[in-house]
Amino acid sequence: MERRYGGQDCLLVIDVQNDFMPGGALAVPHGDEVVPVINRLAAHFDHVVLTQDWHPDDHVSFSASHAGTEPFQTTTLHYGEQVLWPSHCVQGEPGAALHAQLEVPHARLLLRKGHHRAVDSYSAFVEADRKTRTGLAGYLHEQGVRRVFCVGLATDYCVAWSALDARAAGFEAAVIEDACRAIDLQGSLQAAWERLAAAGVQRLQSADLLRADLAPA
Ligand code: VGL
Ligand code: ZN
Repeated sequence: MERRYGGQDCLLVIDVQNDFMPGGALAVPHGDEVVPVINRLAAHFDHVVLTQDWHPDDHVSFSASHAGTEPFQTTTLHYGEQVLWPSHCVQGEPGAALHAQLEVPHARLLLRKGHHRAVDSYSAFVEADRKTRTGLAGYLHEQGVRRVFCVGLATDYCVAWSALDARAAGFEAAVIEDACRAIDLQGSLQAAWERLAAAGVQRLQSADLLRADLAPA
């Protein structure tokens, strides 16, 4: 029997963009494997929101913006620790485009994040300064959403931070593990799962979502 997730539920599809795919500027291993899983899930949700990592070309999170640094090293910025990434998801570039096979025509909102030059934003809700809000919590609350199901890339960065901030904003939250793939820098994936569990974020598989007991009454 087909399950439908209605008005109180939102599927939050995070950063399914070319630069995070194999061969991309910040490739997530097996990142492309999430696309068919997300397409299948999205067909069961009335309310789908997409995010797009969307940086200016001189963004503070890029190693290229800091002389003498290498990608994947950590530095301290005015708001705290920041991993320096290869330049990725530059506004308007092909690498920033959503994966061509992502098929969610009924998505209602496309939220762009990381557009402030001096602040990164892994989370779809609050930027890395932990102060600047994107407006997504207000939007979802106003729409009557109560549960946020997070999928996409990368499990241990943008997906995890978004799920944690969804909880902090008062939503029930879940990460759908097989609809995500991780970067996994120095134990970051294990650390993310521990933080998610401690915050009360559910860890689910896509098959779980098609079971009756998770569907809305
Ligand atoms: C991401 C690193 C830098 C992500 C975005 O989507 O997880 N990771 N920018
Ligand atoms: Zn980024």
